[in-house]
Amino acid sequence: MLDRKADFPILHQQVNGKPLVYFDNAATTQKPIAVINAIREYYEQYNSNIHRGAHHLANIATSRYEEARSIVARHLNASEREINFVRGTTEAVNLVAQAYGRKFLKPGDEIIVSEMEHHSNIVPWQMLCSQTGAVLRAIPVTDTGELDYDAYRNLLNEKTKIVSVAHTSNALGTVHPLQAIIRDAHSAGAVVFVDAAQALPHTRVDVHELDCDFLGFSGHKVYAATGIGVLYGKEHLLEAMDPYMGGGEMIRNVSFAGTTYNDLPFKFEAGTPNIEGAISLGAAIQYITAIGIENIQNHEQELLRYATARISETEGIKIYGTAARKAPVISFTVNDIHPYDLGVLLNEQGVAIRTGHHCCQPLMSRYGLEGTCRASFALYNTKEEIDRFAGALARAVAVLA
Ligand code: 7TS
Repeated sequence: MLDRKADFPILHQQVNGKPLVYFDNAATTQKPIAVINAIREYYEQYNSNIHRGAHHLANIATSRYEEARSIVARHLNASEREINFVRGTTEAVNLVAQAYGRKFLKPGDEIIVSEMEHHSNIVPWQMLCSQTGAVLRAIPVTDTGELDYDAYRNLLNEKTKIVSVAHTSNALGTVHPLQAIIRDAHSAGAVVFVDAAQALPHTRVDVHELDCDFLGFSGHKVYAATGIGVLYGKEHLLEAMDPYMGGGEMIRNVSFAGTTYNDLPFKFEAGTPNIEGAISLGAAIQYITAIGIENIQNHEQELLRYATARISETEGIKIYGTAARKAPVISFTVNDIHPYDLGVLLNEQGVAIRTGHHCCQPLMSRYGLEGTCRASFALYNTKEEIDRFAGALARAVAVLA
């Protein structure tokens, strides 16, 4: 088992008189000292705007920002020109919907998502549909929390232009059979966007192996700062797209007779970017690479097995999402106790979980639920914390039953 809690200063505190147990990692992860120091060094040693200054600090900031892009590119097995820094997964989806979808979709074209998507992988496509006259279709979800693959195959047809699915569900933890999804989408002539927000913290993601056309993720879910994320796109697709936002940095030449745009990846990075965020993301990826993503995965899978077994002892518990391939996420309800009430009583005992619809209202409707309790684990969590969580859960249930 990994033992990395010492790297995360925030975890060493008491909440309501009890040691903090942080199991809300699918919402956001805590930051290791290596990442905090990278941000601190940026402001203490070389804060400057990038790409435009001829001076010492600007040169260091530019090279550290571009170094972060290289680190991300290597991590995803992409080229640097294919890595666009954005605010997060949400912006990555919106960018593709607007800069690709608005240019290439016509009335009657179809976009496929799944019933299990986060709202950020549904709403931008609905907006695109109302702008273009395209139609949104949703892959249904089975009782075990998997995609109904036959239904997906039946949805695919010559009108399908975009398929956009998560690598891993934030609400249930299900890991989808992406290679097959992508292969079948390509056979139908569609491009595929992969929402990898819940994948990057837990597993290796190789865009070449997947052969996805676009992929987005958020830095803050993978131990980096908030407000930074990545859109990967195949170079020929990014080249064919129009810019998403206009402004500084994304231009080659501006005149009132006409403006020409900068090369990739700057074409999609209008304005001063989140420089320290990108640098923090580089540091975060170096941090997880040094530990080894396979070691992280083994540790988290052991936590998932242990936690599933421990909380299954709770009378009246129902776990949603029982697929064989799962990220370390457990969504559950206990009898008809309101998830929020359980969340409050767990918080009183120092345990942080998430309650509610997890920005997946269509999925909740599918199960006839308003929400669930969700415990999600990260590389720094321990079995001892799971024991405390299981004890706290039993006490909360005893009070509310
Ligand atoms: N896609 C998935 C699969 C997510 O889990 C999230 C955030 C997003 C997209 C949006 O990411 P953002 O960084 O742009 O906001 N998921 C959650 C969650 O499960 N609880 O809080 C945020």
